[in-house]
Amino acid sequence: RALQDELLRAIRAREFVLHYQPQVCLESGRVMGAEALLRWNHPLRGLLAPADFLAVLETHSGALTVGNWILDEACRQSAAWRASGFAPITMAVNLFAVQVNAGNLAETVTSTLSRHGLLADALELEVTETIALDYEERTLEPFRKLGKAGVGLAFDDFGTGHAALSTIKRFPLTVLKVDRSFIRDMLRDPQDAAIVRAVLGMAGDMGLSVIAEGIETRAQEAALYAMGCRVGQGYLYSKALPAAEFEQMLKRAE
Ligand code: G
Ligand code: G
Ligand code: MN
Ligand code: NA
Repeated sequence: RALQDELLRAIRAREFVLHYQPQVCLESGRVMGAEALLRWNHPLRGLLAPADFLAVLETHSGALTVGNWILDEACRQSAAWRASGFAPITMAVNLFAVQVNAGNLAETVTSTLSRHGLLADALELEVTETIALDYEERTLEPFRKLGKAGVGLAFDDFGTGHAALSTIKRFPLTVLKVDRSFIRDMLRDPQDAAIVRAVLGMAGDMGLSVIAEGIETRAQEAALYAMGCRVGQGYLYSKALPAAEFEQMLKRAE
């Protein structure tokens, strides 16, 4: 109850902010994309990461409001960077289950893109296996529409949930994001390395791209590159940054 009231207040007081983690080309080091990650700028408790509030937020009726705000803010920022002349990068936005179940996801996404003058391929939506598990045919419809329009769809934390491999077939996916738990140990655990290799092989055969999450060392980067992985995310490149710092990073890379 207390946290619920706090959330409503925070939404009204606009205390949520987005940080952006770069998605990097393993070959050139160029920034190809940014994943928008939610932070709560709490007046008393300071900057909170999702671990501190996401579980409650997700079950809260305000999650739809926050989710739609995240989508809007990430698109606004993406358009602003494009308008400043930076090379276009993909904006990746995580979805809450309520946004998927709301019934008007395709319309919400389409109108958000056009409000900010963005083409569909500027955006990549991320869904978790847990969200995907609950999907019925009815809820696949918005993703089919958005996929046809050219919006990217990434399977987040891939390999850690309970989704059957057949789920991959049912979704109009464009990207598999290999969960960071596999990357963390892939250099010392042959089973993790085998899983990463298998995901890359399957993705390649299915025409999907792969983003490796949680890359922390050059050795991991080199091993992933040797296996055919081309895009990665992780502390080796950068943690999620406030927009102004992300922009500085883009400037330095020019
Ligand atoms: O930023 P951090 O790595 O702490 O995020 C932890 C998890 O919280 C992410 O893996 C992601 O699943 C979730 N998360 C972070 N930001 C958002 C967001 O904007 N929307 C949704 N739906 N989930 C988010
Ligand atoms: O969407 P997702 O839940 O995967 O969000 C990414 C999360 O992973 C964020 O909470 C971020 O803080 C975390 N993260 C990003 N890069 C790294 C990394 O290189 N190492 C570790 N341990 N965590 C990371
Ligand atoms: Mn994600
Ligand atoms: Na993830």
